[in-house]
Amino acid sequence: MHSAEQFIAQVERVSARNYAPLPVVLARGAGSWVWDTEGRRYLDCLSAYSSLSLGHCHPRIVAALTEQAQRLTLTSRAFHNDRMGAFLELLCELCGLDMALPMNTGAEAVETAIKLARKWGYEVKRVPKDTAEIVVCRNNFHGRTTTIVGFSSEPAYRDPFGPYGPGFTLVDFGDAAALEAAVTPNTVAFLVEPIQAEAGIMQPPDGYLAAARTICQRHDMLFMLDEIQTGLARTGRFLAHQHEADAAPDVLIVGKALGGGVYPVSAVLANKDVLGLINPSEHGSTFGGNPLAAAVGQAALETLRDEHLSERAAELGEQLLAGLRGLDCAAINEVRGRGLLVGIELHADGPSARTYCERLLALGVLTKDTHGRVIRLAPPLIIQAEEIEWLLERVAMALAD
Ligand code: IF1
Repeated sequence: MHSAEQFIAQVERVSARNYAPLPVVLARGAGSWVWDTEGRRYLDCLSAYSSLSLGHCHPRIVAALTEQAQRLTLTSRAFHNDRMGAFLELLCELCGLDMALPMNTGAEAVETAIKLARKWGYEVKRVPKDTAEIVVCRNNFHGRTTTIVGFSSEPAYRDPFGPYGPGFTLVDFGDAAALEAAVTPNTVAFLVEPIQAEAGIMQPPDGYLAAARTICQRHDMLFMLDEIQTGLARTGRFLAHQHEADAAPDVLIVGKALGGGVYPVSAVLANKDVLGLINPSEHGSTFGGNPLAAAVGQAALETLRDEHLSERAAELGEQLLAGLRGLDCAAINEVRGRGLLVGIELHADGPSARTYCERLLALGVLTKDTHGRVIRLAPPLIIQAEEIEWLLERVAMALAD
C-alpha cells in the first residue's frame, strides 16, 4: 500500500508533465463522490470536464460495460457488429439528425467534422481544390491535435507546435457581424461551441447561434456545433443550441458524457446530404464504433433520457446559480452559467482561482480553475439538491476572506 506522496512521486518520475494536478490521489468513486487513497471523501464538481454527467460508476453503465465486455469488445470496422446500429439510431433520434460517424475522443470527432466540411465544400459547394476555409472563434477549445491547436488563439495550447495548416479564419465569439465579414467565396463552414467552456464559461448574446445559422444558410456553408462539453443535458437542454429557436446545426459533434464516464466515445452527426458524402476508405478509426463503446454509449443515452437529466440540470443549475449569486463574497466578480455548467469569475486583483481550488480541495470539493480567474463548477447531473446546498456552504467558506 503506497501513500499519496509515493503515488505522486512515482507519476512525477515516469509520466510526462503535461498536467499540474491538484495534490490528491483518487482511488474510488460512486455517484457524485470520490475517495482518495486515505479514505477522504470529495464532491466531484469537475466531473472530468462534463464527462461524468451520470456520476461515477453508474450501475446501469457498469452493467452495460461488464456485460458487453464478456461477450464481444472489438471487431474493427472491417466487419459489422451487433451493437453499433442500435446505438447510432438512438443517438440520431435524440439529436434530430439522419446519420452519425462514430469516433473515440472529442478531438478526433472535430477532425472528422473538418474533413467532412472540406469534402462537402469541394463536392457540393464546388470550392476550388485545396482552398476551403473554415471560420472559427477566438478563445475556442476544440482539442489538442496539430490541426486543431493550429487554429487556437491560446499561446499555451498552440505555440511551439507549428508549422500550422492553412484554411482557418478567427473571428470574435458572439459577434455575428464579424462572422459574416469573414466569409469569402471559399468558406465552407463555421465551427463554434454554444458556450465557450474552457475560455471561462462564456455565453454568447441571445440569438447569436440562430444568427450564425442564418449567415451559414445565406452563404451556403455548414453550421457546425462542437457540443462535446455542452451537449447531452449538461446545460439544461439535451443540446445547448436548443436554448435558442432555429439554431440547429448542419454538423453536430458530441463526446465526453457519451461514454457514460467509463469509456471514450464521440461522434459526428449530420443529415444524409452531408454525411452521406463519405465513402469507404476516406475516413475511419480502429476503435470507433466498437461494440463495447456502442453498448456504453447506448446505455449512457438511455440513462440521460430515462432519468430526465436535462430537466434535472436545468432545475439544479437554477439552484446552484441562485445560491452562488446570493453569496456575499467580495472575491466574486461575476457568476455565470447555464444548467450545471457554471463559472465563478474572481476579481483580477485577488488570489488566483487555483488558490481557491486548493482551498476547496481541503474542504472536500474537487474542481478546476480555467484561465486563472474562473472557478468552474460542473458536478454530475445526478447530484442531489442537498449536495448542492452542501457545496454552496463549502464555496462560501473557501471564498470568505
Ligand atoms: C484537456 C479544457 C475543458 C472540449 C471541446 C473538444 C474537446 C474538448 C468543447 C476535445 C476537451 C477537455 C480536454 C482536457 C481538458 C478539457 C477542457 F479545459 F481543456 F478546455 F473541458 F474545458 N471540444 N476538453 O471541451 O475533446 O479530445 O479531449 O476528448 O485537454 O486537458 P478530447
